[in-house]
Parts: sequence; C-alpha cells; structure tokens
Amino acid sequence: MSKPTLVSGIQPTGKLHIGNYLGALKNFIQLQNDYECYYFIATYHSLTAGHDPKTKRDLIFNVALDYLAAGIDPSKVALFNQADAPECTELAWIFNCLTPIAELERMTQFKDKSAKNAKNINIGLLDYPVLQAADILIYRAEKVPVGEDQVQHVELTRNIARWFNNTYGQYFKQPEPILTKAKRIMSIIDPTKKMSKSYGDNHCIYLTDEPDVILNKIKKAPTGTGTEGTPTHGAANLLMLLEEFGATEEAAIFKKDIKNKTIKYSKLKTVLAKTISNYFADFRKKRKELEKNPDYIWNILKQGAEKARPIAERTMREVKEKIGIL
Ligand code: AQP
Repeated sequence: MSKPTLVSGIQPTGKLHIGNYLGALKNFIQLQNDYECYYFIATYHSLTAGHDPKTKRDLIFNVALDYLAAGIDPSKVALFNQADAPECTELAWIFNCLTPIAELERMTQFKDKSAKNAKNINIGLLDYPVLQAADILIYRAEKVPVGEDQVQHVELTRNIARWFNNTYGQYFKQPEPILTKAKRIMSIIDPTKKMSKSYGDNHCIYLTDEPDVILNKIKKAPTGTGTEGTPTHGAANLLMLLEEFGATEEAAIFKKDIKNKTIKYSKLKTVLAKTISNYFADFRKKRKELEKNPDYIWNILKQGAEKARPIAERTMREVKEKIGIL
C-alpha cells in the first residue's frame, strides 16, 4: 500500500533557529520514514520579504545544508527548491480566483509582517498563504508538519480545497497540520515573543551557533531573582528547552530548586547551553563536511525536483481539465 503524502517547506531567509527545528524540522526527520515526503525550500515565499539577488542562491544552499545535516535523507524524500518545480505558482493563480481577499487580510502572519515592514506590503505578502495552499495541494498532501504560527494557513488550505471542490467537483483532500509538542518556541531574551530571526540574532539560537555563542546568548535570558518560588516566563522558557533537548532529569531538579528558592540561574543557563551545544554537535560537524561539496548539494535539489515535478504536472493537467481550460 502506498504511504500517505506529506508536504512542508522552509523559507531561505537566513539561518535556521531552534524554533524552526523544534517546531518543524524535527518532525520532518521523524516523519520521513512513514510518509511520502515533499520538503521544499520556499524560495518564492521568501521573495515577499524583499531580497538581494546576490545572496539568495547562498541562502537556498544554506537551508539545503541545514535540512541535510539535521537528518533529512534525500533517498527517502523529495528535497527541492520550490523555484525548480514552478507549477505551484500556476495552481496558486487558479486558487487566487477562488479566494476572497478578506480571508487573506485577516491572516495573523500578514498582519504581523505588514506591521513589521510597513514600507513593503506587497501583493505577494497577502497572497503568501494561497501559494502555500498550492504547494500543499499540488502534491495531494494529507498532512502538513508546521509550527503553531502556520496552522491558520493550513486551515485556509483546507478551505481552498473545499471551495475548489464545491466549484469544480470533488478533487482535493483537506490536509491536516501535524504539530510537535513544542509547537511555539519563544525568544531567548523576550519570552513573550515567538522566536523569530527578524527580531534579531540575540532572540534566536541558530543550529549553527558554536558552544560559546550559545552560552553568551542564554546568559542574557531574563529569569527573575530566584526568590519568586515559581518559574517566571523566562525561567519556564529555559526549563522547557532543557526538557525538549533531552535533559529531563536536570530540568526536574532545577524545578525543585525554584520551588525551594535555592535556584542558581547561572547554573541552569550553563547546563542548558551545554545541552543544546551537545545536541547539535553532530549537526555542526556534518554540516561543515557537506558544505565542502556544493555540487553534491545542488544535485540533490535537482534530483528532488525531478521526483516532485511529475506529480505537480499531473495535478495541473487534471485541474485544468476539471476547470475546463484544457
Ligand atoms: N518560534 C517558532 N516556534 C515553532 N515553530 C516555528 N517556526 C518558525 N518559528 C517557530 C516554524 O518553522 C517552519 C519554517 O518557517 P519559515 O520558513 O516560515 O520561517 P519563519 O517563520 O519565517 O521563521 P522566522 O524566524 O519567524 O522568520 P521571520 O522572522 O523572517 O519571519 C514553519 O513550520 C514555522 O511554523
């Protein structure tokens, strides 16, 4: 029996952080054995933020390195650059003609990103979730592993599938999101905000950060004084990270110390920094090795697109027949 299909992507806009990893990439790796997986580098989505043509190729290369060094196996999945399988943009146009503008204007990400970058509120930014729906539905996905911030877009994808089916007859399944336990990782220095690279490097721990960098960032995390008797927002954030990276026993001891008001936050920070550094030690090593062989990486992306495209082409053929333009 064939496996169910799963699709997800990551934008080439910079280094991946532990929010991207715990919210999405970790699941991508775990799920690759059980699903027919299409993992792409969301190049077209990334253009909505404005970009420098001189650095884009390098950003695409670096996200590919992150995927592979983290454990994505290109022999099991289709790993590709979205721009090498451009049929999704054609399907997005068809979906555009079914999607009310008001549905896009109410998307939280659109509102947040418009507020952050008021000088560049382009149509692509508004249309971003429609392209995402096209990416998901063109491969006929049933599951979409994402962080919590993307759940609203998957819900819109389900609506778009329904609007299409109601208009042209049953064709698309309605896909469901898959969330990790740590579906929303908060900033290191401002635990009231989502960890996002656009807030600045000190908000994020990148997968490529060396141990001394990780320690310096964690040292700046707010924790409280230790006399509260309960974890503050900042302390709870650090304890959650400790658990997520496997140091559950240490986390339990620190929790007891907080209750007893004997906590030494400097020790908690040192243990957490070491835990994260060790967790990504193999990743850093593997990534440095992979980086030496760019041809190998570009070839993987090319082969990934060759696996993905026939499926996308077939969907487009069937969609065009269904809507009466072929
Ligand atoms: N803080 C987070 N916690 C959990 N999951 C997260 N994701 C992103 N941030 C968190 C998930 O990572 C996947 C890839 O996301 P993306 O390519 O859309 O990256 P992003 O959301 O644009 O990342 P940033 O750092 O927040 O970028 P900026 O600051 O440029 O907007 C998605 O599944 C996402 O849910």
